Amino acid sequence: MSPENQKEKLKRHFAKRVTTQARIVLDTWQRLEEHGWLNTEWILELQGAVQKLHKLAERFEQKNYIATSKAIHTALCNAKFKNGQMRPKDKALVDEATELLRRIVQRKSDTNDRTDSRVYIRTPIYFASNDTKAAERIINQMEFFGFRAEFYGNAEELIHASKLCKPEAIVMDVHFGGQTLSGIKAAQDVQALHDTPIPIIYLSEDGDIATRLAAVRSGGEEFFHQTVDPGQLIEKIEQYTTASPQEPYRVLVLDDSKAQSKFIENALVRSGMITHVINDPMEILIALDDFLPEIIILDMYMPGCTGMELAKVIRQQDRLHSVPIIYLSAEDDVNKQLHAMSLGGDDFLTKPIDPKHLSATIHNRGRRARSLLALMIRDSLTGLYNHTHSLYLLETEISKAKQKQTSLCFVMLDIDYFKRINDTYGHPIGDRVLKSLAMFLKQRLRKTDHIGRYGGEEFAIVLPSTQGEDARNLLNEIRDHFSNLKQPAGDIEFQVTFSCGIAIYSGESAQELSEKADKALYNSKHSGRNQVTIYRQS
Ligand code: GH3
Ligand code: MG
Repeated sequence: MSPENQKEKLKRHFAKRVTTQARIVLDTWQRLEEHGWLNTEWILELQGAVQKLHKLAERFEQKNYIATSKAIHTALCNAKFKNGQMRPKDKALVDEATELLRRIVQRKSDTNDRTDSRVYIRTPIYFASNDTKAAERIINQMEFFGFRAEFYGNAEELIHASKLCKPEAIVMDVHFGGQTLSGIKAAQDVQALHDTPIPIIYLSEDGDIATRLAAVRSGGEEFFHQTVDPGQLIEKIEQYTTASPQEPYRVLVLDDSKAQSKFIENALVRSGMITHVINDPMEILIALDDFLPEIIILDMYMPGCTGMELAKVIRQQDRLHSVPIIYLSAEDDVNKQLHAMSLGGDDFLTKPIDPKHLSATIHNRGRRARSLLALMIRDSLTGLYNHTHSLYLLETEISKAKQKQTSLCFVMLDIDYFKRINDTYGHPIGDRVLKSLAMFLKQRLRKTDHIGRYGGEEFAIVLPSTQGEDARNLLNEIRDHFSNLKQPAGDIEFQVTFSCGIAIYSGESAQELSEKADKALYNSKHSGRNQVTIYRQS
């Protein structure tokens, strides 16, 4: 490559880093928008992200980004708050500057790579290690899976960064900083900055009980002893990051008192949940369908009907069987409470309620409900939706597409020569490949797309609001990236490809659509594998 080309390539590479940071700013802003700008920690996080964007933009001489990040920074610094809310005129300035940033990012992704804008940006993972080279190798691998990892070489910088932007997880050398167990001390300092703990994954050359105990005591969730297999490490990170508050609980609140429901809503929103409030019990069915709550809070006594009657109505619908119902009432007669619980409720909170208690109860119920639901609808190896649930989601999306007149694609994907992988490297390595593809898909698709494991080494993807050509480009990009991924098997590495079939929805049933995708997949296999085919009527 000529020096000129080399320079061009480097420039493009760096431009991408600035754009990625700009997306992080937009994500953080969006999260605040959704929660009403009440969380000061997130506002600090936004400020940190904007400062970082400014620094990167200056370093890589991206004039548009320099000016815009400065505008957002100034607007944020000058903003004044009244009763916990940003003054409307200050908020308007922040929004205006952010909108400008969105337009720049949009323009860049239009000119670079359309599919790039679909990559789901997550909060960062911090990598604190004494071994820069090994860390970089793993960070590179993590980027393949859509994780944004940042390297830190000393405790001071790590703590400073954690203050500005709380990471989703930290991978930490037990002896980070060079002293015996100094990583554990750094982890404790970071944890002290935040109310909720950050999952820590320790790496250590020593596996003795004293080190392991010290790690567990400081909130260490995982412990990697000696050599670190990047695949295993990424799998663990994935586990901790999907269970994080990244996905806020969706809580439906029904209380006929506007003041009471507002109070509950504020308490829940402040602890990072998404709420939908109704004051009229007769609206419950519509709210259940539209909002799809994970938890329901019901007032016990309302005009027209009681919470217990409503709980029975809710429980009569199969799909709502496992959604926790929590009653809220001034009733402190334990017998009456028990009777209410026997009619389909899961918990009872007595008014006046302490916001902390409310939030803790909802968090506990939500976590448990999610893990129970996961057992029912997810495949245990990959964590993707199982066959039955994938078909259910396809049906749901078909009816939405029909109703809203939007486009929809259904994708079937099958690993090439998978039997050979099992035969050559063994079944456990085959399983690891399945998991890595599952993670890869999860990271690269939008949150609104549905990914399922259809059977052995076959996957299904539902892409709502997506045109055929866009689906093809997207899957081709994923196919290309995945085929370059190095799959470790002991001391050697190998590469894996997959074939894909896409069916574009045109009014048929879920069954017919999946048959079409299957035919297209068959064509891909027969035309030499490692390719994507769109179904066409022959
Ligand atoms: P093609 O390119 O035509 O798709 O060939 P293939 O070898 O991928 O397809 P084939 O249907 O011949 O073999 C699929 C293999 O996948 C056979 C089965 O043992 C293996 N398999 C199915 N489920 C699992 C699993 O959960 N784990 C592992 N390791 N292997 C599995
Ligand atoms: Mg196969």
